[in-house]
Amino acid sequence: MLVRRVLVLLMAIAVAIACSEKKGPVNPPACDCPYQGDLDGSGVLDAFDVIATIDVVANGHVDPVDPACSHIGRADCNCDCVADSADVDYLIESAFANGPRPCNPCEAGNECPRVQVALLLARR
Ligand SMILES: [Ca+2]
Repeated sequence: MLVRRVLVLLMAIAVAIACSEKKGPVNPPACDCPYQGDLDGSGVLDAFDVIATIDVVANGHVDPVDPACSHIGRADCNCDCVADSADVDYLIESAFANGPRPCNPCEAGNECPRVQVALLLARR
């Protein structure tokens, strides 16, 4: 009886070790863009984001990207793959005039760059 209990205990330990070995580092999400339009990452769309977007569009400042959202910069509020004056207008509407929130770059159809996709389709 004692031998049986020891065997059951050893099997439980072996299963516990096997299960713990299967746990590895958690994979980051494939696409996660929590700060689209929120260039300073404050969690709020405000004048600081508008100023930062103008700096990206007009003054050549670096457009920040989220780690799991490297295909698009935060300043591209309408997900057309370009940071331009339309994004400044879009962000002002979002922040101050109850306009729609900046786009979700993780949604289908918002992939960037789209030019390459269009070229690939044109080659077919
Ligand atoms: Ca844009």
